[in-house]
Amino acid sequence: MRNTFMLIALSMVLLSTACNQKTKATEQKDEVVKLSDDERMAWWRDARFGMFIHWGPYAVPGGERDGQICKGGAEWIMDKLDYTIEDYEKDVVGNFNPVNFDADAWVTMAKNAGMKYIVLTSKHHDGFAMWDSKVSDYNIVKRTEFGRDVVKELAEACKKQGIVFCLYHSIVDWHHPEAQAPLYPNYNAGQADQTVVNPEFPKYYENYLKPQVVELLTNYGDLGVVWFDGDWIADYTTEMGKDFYKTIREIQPNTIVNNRVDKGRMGMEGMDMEGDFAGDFGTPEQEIPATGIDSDWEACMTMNGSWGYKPSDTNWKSSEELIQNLVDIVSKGGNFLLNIGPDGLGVFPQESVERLADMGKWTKVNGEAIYGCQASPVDRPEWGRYTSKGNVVYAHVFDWPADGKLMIDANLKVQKASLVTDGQELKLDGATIVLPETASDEFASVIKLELAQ
Ligand code: FHN
Repeated sequence: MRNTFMLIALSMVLLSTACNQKTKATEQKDEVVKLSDDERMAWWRDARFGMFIHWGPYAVPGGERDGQICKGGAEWIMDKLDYTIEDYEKDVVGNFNPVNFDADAWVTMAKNAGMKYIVLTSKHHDGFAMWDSKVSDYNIVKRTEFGRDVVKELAEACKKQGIVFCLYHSIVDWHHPEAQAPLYPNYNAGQADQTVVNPEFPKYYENYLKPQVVELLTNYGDLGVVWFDGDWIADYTTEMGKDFYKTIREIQPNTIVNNRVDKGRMGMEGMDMEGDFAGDFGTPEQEIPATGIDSDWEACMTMNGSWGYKPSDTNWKSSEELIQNLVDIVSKGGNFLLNIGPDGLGVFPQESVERLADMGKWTKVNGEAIYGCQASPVDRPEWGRYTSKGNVVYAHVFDWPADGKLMIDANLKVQKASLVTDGQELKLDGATIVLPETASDEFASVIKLELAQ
């Protein structure tokens, strides 16, 4: 127990160090506390649950143009429904006026859901900057009637509410002239032919992509994570990736960078292939690895099928599925980054709000079995999953046994079993736990197993 308290206390210190590093760096340049890799990753490993926010001008058409619905993610509408840059600027960016955007309300919703960090798209593949960039006026402050710096407002709201603020940033850019492959007509998004390389791209990297990220690292306080995407295009090289990683850590030594900063990622599975690649964690996308992985990783996932707002996509995952995904991921040693696609006015879809509320109710009661937890020490049981923390293993029961008997792994030497919901102690009979008649939670009932020392 004492160890658990010490661990929590150390995490709090590390989190506050992570939050304060920039302030210290600004005020006393030489005094940034450079954390070891384990210390730097500690808050993120403890957090386990974060909110992804895909938001930009593409939220206005919501995946639909002249009655045509774009396939896949609505944030790809520029590419999928063949907007010219001029048309996109006029019809999409020109109509982006999210007057109902309320950073505090967004952060409160994340916090109440039990999420510990937020990753906002500072720029997606459409190239539009969601902050007041000095590098280019293709941004929300200069190009919209709205005229507010969304990155700044969210960064401040996160700081106020104790949520770690992070940014997603796209390497792919369908708007910048030097980021287009001249031989590839449909922007550089698919780049099916990886031999077609754009000779102008290094200029875009040096004079645009990197300076914009430097701007974000310099003017918006501490970033918990810099989350890159678009690593797959042939124009972007491993040399650029390593240079980018180094540049970022020079400015904010304690920030965390995902593996899409380099070129090691193996597709949607998200982990790196063998080799020397920059990046601090793997990024499975829309999938959860079959078994635990003994390195840092975070699965990102949508609630329906689209990252950006897409009202025509009604294929929503249930709250039960999302809660069980969170448990499944933590039982395998990963983090869950769950996406929201706010609409063109800056409002979260009602379906997302409802699911966040359900997740909040669950994490409020069962959070001890998620935050600061590690992968299961034993094989996955048929009835659910295990997570672990120190001398405790948590049994997350998805399928409540009809006969009231829960068979646990014989390798677990359990001394005491109790329901997390109300602390009620449960009778142990060898490797069987005698359960009450009804499940203690409709989505996943958690039983705390205290092991013999
Ligand atoms: O193309 C993007 C997609 O729009 C979305 O941003 C996801 C989130 O991980 N990543 C990309 C594809 O890997």
